[in-house]
Amino acid sequence: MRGTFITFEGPEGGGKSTHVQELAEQLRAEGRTVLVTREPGGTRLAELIRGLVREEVDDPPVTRSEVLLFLAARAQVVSQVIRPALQRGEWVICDRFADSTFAYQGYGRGVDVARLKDLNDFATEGLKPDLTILLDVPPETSRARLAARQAATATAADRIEQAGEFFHRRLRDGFLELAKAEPSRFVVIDSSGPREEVSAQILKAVHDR
Ligand code: T5A
Repeated sequence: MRGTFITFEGPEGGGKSTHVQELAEQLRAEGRTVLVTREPGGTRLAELIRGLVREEVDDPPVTRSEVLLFLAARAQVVSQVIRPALQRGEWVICDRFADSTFAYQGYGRGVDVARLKDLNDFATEGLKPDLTILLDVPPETSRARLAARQAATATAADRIEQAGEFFHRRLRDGFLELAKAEPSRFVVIDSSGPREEVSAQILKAVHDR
């Protein structure tokens, strides 16, 4: 594959969506062709799954179903959007990818991470990011940002955002552990600072790699 695949990961409110857009604009300004997508989502079916997994309902998916729903969404976006763009030689930036499954369903919900990696390989046919930017924020910052956004947009927390503090601490530790295990793929950036500073660090990390 000729393109470059970059993923953004981290706890909620870390600024992934904000910085995905900023990096895409910066790379486009350098003359590169950039495709931005997100997970779960990016195709019609995957966006439907996104609605299902985030919805607050009386009968939420059991953990195994939750895993399979995220993987089904991933299989769709990989085969219909990400691989074709990489084959065309484009840059692909994805807001969350497989590491979210390992952190949320693995470290967060307690599913065996090695098993999740096998299942993920099936869904992605082994596709791995060239670079993963982990935007790390402490749970307090994450909560404060989400609360401010919810107040500003009159929206409520989704089903996964409502999981307790212990869950969010475990998944943040999980992300950091994943990064430590693969230092050549991950760059960890403290995202609690001012937006412009975080953005500059991300662009530098991309250029350095
Ligand atoms: N999930 C996903 C799984 O459980 N398993 C999986 O396999 C996958 C793929 C997805 C949910 O699904 C779960 C994880 C999630 O719970 P989502 O909406 O994509 O749902 O959730 P998030 O990715 O967490 O999206 P958020 O919008 O909540 O967080 P972001 O994208 O990290 O943050 P962003 O950019 O929207 O910023 C949040 C707020 O902070 C401000 C922004 O303006 C915004 O208001 N902000 C800053 N404020 C101050 N300083 C900065 N440096 C700032 N950067 C951003």
